[in-house]
Amino acid sequence: MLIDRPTAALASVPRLAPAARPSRAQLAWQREERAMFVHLGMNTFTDREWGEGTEDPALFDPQGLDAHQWARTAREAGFGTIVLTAKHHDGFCLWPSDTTGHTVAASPWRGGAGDVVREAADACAAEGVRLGVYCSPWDRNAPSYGSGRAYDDLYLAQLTELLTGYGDIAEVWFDGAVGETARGRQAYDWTRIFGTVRQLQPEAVIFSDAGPDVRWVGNEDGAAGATCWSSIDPARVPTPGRSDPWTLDSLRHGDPEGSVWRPAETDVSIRPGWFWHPDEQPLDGAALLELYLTSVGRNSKLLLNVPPNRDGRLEDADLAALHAFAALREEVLGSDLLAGSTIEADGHTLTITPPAPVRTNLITVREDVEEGQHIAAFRLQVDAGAGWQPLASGTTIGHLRALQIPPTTVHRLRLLLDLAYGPARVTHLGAHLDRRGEHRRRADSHD
Ligand code: FUL
Repeated sequence: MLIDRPTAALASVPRLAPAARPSRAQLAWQREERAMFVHLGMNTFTDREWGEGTEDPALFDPQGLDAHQWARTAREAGFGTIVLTAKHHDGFCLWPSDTTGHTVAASPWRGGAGDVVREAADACAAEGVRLGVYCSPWDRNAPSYGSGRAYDDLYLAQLTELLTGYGDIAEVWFDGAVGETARGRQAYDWTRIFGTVRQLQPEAVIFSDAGPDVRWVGNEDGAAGATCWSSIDPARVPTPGRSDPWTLDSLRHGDPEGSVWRPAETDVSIRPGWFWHPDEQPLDGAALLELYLTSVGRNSKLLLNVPPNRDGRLEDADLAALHAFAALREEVLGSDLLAGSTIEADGHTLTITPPAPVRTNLITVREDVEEGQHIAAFRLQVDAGAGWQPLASGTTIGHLRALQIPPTTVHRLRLLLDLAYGPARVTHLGAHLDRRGEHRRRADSHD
């Protein structure tokens, strides 16, 4: 239920500096909750995950490519943005870039006159879905890769084409992978790269391990930390591409004292690979709801990859899984068993009494984060008919916290805020019944 009363915490911790706060674009990004990643490229045709950069453009021919199918599916399944791999590490450009011959223009697809980015942009616009682009800095085809400034110039020219030719871009996705070449290691000029995006698409959010707007969650398994702050200390992750455990830990959990607002994005694939492979199958709807609970339900955003096949279409099994996920999500989270309850706010405690006892195994809590994320420790207690008992406890809440609990009959429910870094404001407390059974695995583990 919606809660419009001020809530306080029992104890508060003073922050050493003012709390980091979200920008309008960051808030919109997070409230969208779900985006769809689309990995399509040369690897789709070679059955690989990372190409060499020497693939023949003649291999690229997704004859039935239907970007409207991608965008329509995204919209129907509740995904607000599609992030397309315009260029992966093999350097093959899905748009007819003037910077290289290694593009769709050299392929047989649409007689060499095609442009996947254009088709995706048009389809997204028609379906009311936003478009994001992934353009890999690591390029195994470009002869200048590894030479410094010459490659930076080429890469920025490619970005400029993508950011000026296709309308509004919602998100620009920077992969941290860096490859060695005979010429050495390319040290990406992130200052110039991020500056170019800001200049050309000021409303776009920039994703990388090091932000600046949204950060990687530190793994590709679909799970944010149970403790997940949207703020982080930028000095802990100064550049993309670091994979030491300390960096990954910072990405996963964030930092309540961190000076920048940089919420975590959880990128994970519906299939084992990022690209389509003939022998792989997608997760089902129940497993996708689990990914949602361990990402969005832990104050992160879900970026779910759904790869088109060699015909350029999402397969029926993926479509079925996405629609099942959307229906399940609606069934479990679309209504709130606590609707119509009475609510008492007393100091650091919110007590909710439903009109009649309700059976639940999933509790949702939301915190207003417009002025920063503050809540640092909370407990839930239940009166199941015989007085107050502990039910669950946790640290961060943020945009959404989903807590899977043993099936419980709630006569009254109590949320106690134990610790906060600033004024705490809980805006929602909900109870739900998740009937999936065996998929209830991970969202309540505390790591
Ligand atoms: C990684 C890449 O190396 C993978 O191929 C994939 O694109 C994934 C989303 O990011 O770093």
